[in-house]
Amino acid sequence: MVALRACVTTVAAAGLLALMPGAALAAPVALDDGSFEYPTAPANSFSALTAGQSIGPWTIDSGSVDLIGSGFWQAADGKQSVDLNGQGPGKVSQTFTTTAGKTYTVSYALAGNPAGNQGVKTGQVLVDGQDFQNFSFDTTGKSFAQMGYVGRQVTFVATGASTTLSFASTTASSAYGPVIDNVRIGSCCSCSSCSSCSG
Ligand SMILES: [Ca+2]
Repeated sequence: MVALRACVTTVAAAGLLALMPGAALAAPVALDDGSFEYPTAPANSFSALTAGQSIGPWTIDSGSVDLIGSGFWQAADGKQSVDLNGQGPGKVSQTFTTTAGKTYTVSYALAGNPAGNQGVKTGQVLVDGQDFQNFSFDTTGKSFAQMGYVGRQVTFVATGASTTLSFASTTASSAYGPVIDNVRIGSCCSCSSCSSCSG
């Protein structure tokens, strides 16, 4: 339980820092809105977004993505999720505060757009632009009501005071890409207890 106690201490310290007047808050203390719930996309529809646009704290770096609204298809968490293919493959990124040398575990929910071209959807998790994980999801037999989300995780060691986390589709020439939701980051826990300390 040593790791858990250290984790709680870290969270308490971060909370204290946030309350200090004048504390520099150049970047979020932790990953913000990993569930893609803000802004609200049209219910039973989606927002088509292209490079340069944003989803709350996330930036679309390249290509295009769809922010899927409530009721369009099943979300893994909350009501909204992201199809990493809009008209074609896209990439979303968020930069957040880290401590150099500290190990972070990213967990996320993965599925795929089952509407057309059912089959294997592929993508990458990038940390500061480097490919840290290739992922794939087979949408065969899946539906809007049964997306079949699976949990994935990837671990990295921060190299600086901020880190950029990206999710990119590598599913070419398709409007039906990999779907992500419920991105969480734990800074010191094993993933089984991430929910106790991640933002
Ligand atoms: Ca969500």
